Amino acid sequence: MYVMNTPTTAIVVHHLEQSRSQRILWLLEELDLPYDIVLYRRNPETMLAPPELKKIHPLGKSPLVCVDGMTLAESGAIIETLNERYGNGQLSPAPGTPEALRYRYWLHYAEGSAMPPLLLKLVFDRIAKARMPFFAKPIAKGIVGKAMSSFIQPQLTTHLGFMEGELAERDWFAGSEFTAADIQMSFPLEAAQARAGLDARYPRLTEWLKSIHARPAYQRALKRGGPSAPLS
Ligand SMILES: N[C@@H](CCC(=O)N[C@@H](CS)C(=O)NCC(=O)O)C(=O)O
Repeated sequence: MYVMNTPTTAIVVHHLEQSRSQRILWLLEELDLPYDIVLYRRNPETMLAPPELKKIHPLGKSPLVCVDGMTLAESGAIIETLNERYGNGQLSPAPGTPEALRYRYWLHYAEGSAMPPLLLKLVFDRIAKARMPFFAKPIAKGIVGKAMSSFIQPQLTTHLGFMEGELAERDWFAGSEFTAADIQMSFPLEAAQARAGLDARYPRLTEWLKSIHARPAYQRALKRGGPSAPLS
């Protein structure tokens, strides 16, 4: 764990390198709110978070945000809370509109539906590459191959096709305006681009990724949080 600066502001982000907490830095930059970062490095072998994070929250997962005496966990909930309480809801659509429904849907979909097959792909890819006795290799390869072809890959293809179709209807996930739902959706889509087949076959998703990466607040968050290539 590295304290990047002495906490001076009300909002402190417990930020694990190359993780979902990059989204929180990006949100805070979009809202132009002051914040401090406590940076945690991953274990280079397991890629897990260091045990210090468990002192902040029992699950020891990032992102975690401490503000006004509260500890906030779960990226979608953190994004909603920060946007509502400290950003006057400026990155969410007006309540009661179709955009607001879509906004809530994508905020939940990102972690609830898009991430599980991506996480499975990451885990099975790691199993395929893991060191093991030579006689176990073909068995492991068979299991990984079966899981990939019968479940994981078809799921990923279905989700990518679904998201591509949604962005064919509108510029941003909730509607014609950029919202915090786009921030929440960035992690699964960057993960899909890095390791799950999001490529030129999905032109709208590729264009959307280009647009978010060009946002000045996204760039500022990168500078403060470090490289963001998404890991689990
Ligand atoms: N659904 C949670 C997932 C949190 C999570 O799994 N975070 C990852 C970082 S991307 C983590 O802390 N991984 C390290 C570990 O599990 O030790 C959220 O969106 O906040």
